[in-house]
Amino acid sequence: MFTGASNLAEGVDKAFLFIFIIAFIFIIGISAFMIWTVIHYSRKKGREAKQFSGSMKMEVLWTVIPTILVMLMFWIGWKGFAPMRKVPADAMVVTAIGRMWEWEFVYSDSLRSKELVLPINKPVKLDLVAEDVNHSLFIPAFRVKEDVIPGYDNWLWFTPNYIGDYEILCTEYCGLLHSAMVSKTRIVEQEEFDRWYEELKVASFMPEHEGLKLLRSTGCLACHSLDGSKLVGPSFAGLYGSQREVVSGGSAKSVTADEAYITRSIYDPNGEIVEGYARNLMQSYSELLTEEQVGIITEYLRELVEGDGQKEADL
Ligand SMILES: [Cu+2]
Repeated sequence: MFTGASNLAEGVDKAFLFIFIIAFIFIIGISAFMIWTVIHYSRKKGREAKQFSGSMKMEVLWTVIPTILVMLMFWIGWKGFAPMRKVPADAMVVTAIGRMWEWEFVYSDSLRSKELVLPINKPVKLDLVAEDVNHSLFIPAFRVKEDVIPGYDNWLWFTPNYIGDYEILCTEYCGLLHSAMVSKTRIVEQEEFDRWYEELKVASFMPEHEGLKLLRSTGCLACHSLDGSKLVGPSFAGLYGSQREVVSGGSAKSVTADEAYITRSIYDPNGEIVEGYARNLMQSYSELLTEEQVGIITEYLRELVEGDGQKEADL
């Protein structure tokens, strides 16, 4: 009967079902009574209308019964809610980062993953961090949902208790690609989790350009591809040194994508818009990336175009 995949699901489903059944009984009962009165008390020949005023019995009934029902709803809801705010001491802690428009999960040892892989039957606490605007993390199968707000330490916890893949959604409208802010949680046996974690560790020690790391951690790659495919923003492939047709202050012009152009595009992204792309989708990253970091990113974008052969030789 209860199909949720976490320890918290049953409490939520019970409250939902209880409220649903009461609402269902009432809508049927009230509708039937309405129809009955319309027919039974309709105007008929030779029947006088009667006036009523006050009925202590009715007043008490329709005050006491709803009060009892609402208190029952509260009690059942509370029993489902209270365990959600009591984290077991042995819970594994994972930081869930929400940013436009992706989820990222940071495990201990600062290991990062785009999907949330967890061992079955182990409590996990998700610390919720927003890097830009308000988001909300929702895992329907586990019946957990909490807002992810910049500057506010929110969290949630659960114990997954069924093997399987489940959707993770954002349920706070956060801009153009809000509906694409979808990830996955994979619940696996402990041994498989350990294996996956080792692989994550190995992958994270692979040498990677600092610029690429910055592009990843700042979320740039959610909107700009590295392989030439068109996303919300222009691709980074073949960018450095190319001629860009841009619209600036209402007029079109051609600029070379050099270091100055890349810096302008990061700090003042709406100053020049590449033709065919929309304005005001990107915010300035002047608070998030220092000039030195922009330099490292530029260096990476240059290597992406010029240094491909060289990089392979280095490896
Ligand atoms: Cu979002």
